[in-house]
Amino acid sequence: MARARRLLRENLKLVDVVIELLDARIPVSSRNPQIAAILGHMPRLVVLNKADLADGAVTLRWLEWFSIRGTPAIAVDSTTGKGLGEVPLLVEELSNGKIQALVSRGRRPRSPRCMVVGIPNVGKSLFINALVGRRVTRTGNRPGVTRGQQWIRLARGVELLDTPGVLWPKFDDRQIALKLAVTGAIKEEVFDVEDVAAWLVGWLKEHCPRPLMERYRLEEVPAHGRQVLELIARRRGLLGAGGVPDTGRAAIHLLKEFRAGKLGRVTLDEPCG
Ligand SMILES: Nc1nc2c(ncn2[C@@H]2O[C@H](COP(=O)(O)OP(=O)(O)OP(=O)(O)O)[C@@H](O)[C@H]2O)c(=O)[nH]1
Ligand SMILES: [Mg+2]
Repeated sequence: MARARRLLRENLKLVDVVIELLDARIPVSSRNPQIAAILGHMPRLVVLNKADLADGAVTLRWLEWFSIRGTPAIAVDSTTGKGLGEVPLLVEELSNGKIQALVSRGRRPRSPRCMVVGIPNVGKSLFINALVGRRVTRTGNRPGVTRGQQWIRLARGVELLDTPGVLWPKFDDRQIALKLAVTGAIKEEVFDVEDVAAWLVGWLKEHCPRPLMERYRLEEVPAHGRQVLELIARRRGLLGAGGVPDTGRAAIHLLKEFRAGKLGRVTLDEPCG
């Protein structure tokens, strides 16, 4: 991790704008808590990725939340490329100040440069691939810091470093850790998988029980998450010796279905304040 941080610091010196990738389902929990200190005054574009899995109405509220705080933000789906078209123009606009300052000091104008940062599994690689699409032209003569790193030219002459910066999520708050586990940002083995699934069941029961009830044909959602896992195990035929419901396998099954959007479009972090 120390090496990754050092590399990130080196790469940040090469760019004008940072694209901060967040998970649209957990815009707070997927944020690196030290991001402001890491980036300093560097212009930043917030991208709420996986917007296809998040509640669209809540995503709009999140975009407004960032906008009020003076941070440009967009929502995208990197699996289809939806929303990505705006990125080069926004990077160009956000780079303008720095490039103009260089020009006013007698330097030649140059292409705006950006890089992507985000926590593990937030979709950095897919986002870069979707952004680059088939228009990839590598500007080979000016490599990044690491061997093998390249700049990729996007629309409007914007250059993107092909290697994203990996940030670390915050684990010490249990709620945040559970949200990271539910969405797949941290390995569920860090936790007891049944605890994670039971927490998700509790959250869904409170906020949007319908898809859960319909998908697993539940007449009601029992009070305890583990009872729900037992019912899911029965519905899906996940039984152990003697026909005992296998709640461990039910937990894994539920998390997989949730992550694939089978339980509806759900946002676990609400904007407030
Ligand atoms: N539904 C959906 N899935 C996405 C989206 N973006 C990424 N994914 C999925 O999320 C998972 C992680 O994507 P990656 O691009 O590998 O994430 P990453 O940030 O590069 O992950 P690391 O390299 O491990 O840090 C993959 O299964 C992707 O298919 C999105 O916008 N929508
Ligand atoms: Mg990756």
